[in-house]
Amino acid sequence: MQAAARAHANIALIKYWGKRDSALNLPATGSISVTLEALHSETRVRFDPNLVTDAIMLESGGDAERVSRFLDLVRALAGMEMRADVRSRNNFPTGAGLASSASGFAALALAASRAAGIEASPSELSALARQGSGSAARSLYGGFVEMQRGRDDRTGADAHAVPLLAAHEWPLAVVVAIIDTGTKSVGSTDGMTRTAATSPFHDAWVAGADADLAAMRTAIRDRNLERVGELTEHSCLKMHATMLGAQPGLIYWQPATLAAWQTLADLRADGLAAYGTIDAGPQVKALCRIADADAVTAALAQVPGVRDVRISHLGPDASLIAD
Ligand code: 2P0
Repeated sequence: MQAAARAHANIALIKYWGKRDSALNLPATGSISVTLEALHSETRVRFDPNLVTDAIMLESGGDAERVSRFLDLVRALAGMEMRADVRSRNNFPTGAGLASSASGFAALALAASRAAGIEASPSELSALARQGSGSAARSLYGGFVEMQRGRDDRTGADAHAVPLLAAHEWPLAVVVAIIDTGTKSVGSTDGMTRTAATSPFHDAWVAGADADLAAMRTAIRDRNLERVGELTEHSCLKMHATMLGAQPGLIYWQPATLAAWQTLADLRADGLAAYGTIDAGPQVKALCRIADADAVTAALAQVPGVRDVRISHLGPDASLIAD
């Protein structure tokens, strides 16, 4: 009745921003991400017949109520009522646009389902993780990963991730410029709801997704970093434009965010291939070749307002660990 798992954060290259169903947490579009070796969550789950409520200890912060609701899904699947003791920690800041809900719910899905004795395929685990957080579905896999939008609105069973390339099949680096680690003022779920309800750009965002996904699949298959980078920056800027059009507008950027973005453009002008992306927070993540990661780090560290810079290689699948 006990298991522990580690899952790595992921950064979307083609972004997810919008749901078509909030009860099953079904995304309005697919998405494509890379999994990061350097950022992970470790989660231990123990179901205990003596507990009357879930005992949830999120050492790096987070929403215990949301974890308890996720455990309800696991209990329903397992046909049991037992409460659980959960302990989880991240090796990076939580709730700051560094994809902590992705690694957190992926690790929780794997550990809780194993502890509950559920036999689940990787696709079933990914679909389960999606119900905790949409981006978590992608963190079950390492390397390059595609989240499928799915067609089954009744069960959501086909809204799960699939691996595109393992990390070793195209080793790249992601350099993360940390600008502010404070928790964001509008969480992703609320931000998506507001954007879909009020942004006049939302429909265009959804309509363009399939073409962006197809182009990105091709660029990844061809190991074409320049094309992957162009598509990554396009999806990021288009997502933020969609958010800016919400009422009230959602601005996750800070001045240093734009300065870091410009620094990447300057590096490219000097012949170094580094491409940025920004999530629901001020941090800038740059995709580049491993051989260029130190130069990208040095350039980003010079940007006023950048507090820390971390290099990550692409990471592995989520896995069970010793508890
Ligand atoms: C992504 N983000 O594709 C996008 C880009 C942030 C910006 O997925 O409501 O925490 O839990 O399904 O997965 C963050 O949203 O949202 C996210 P929920 P989630 O990575």
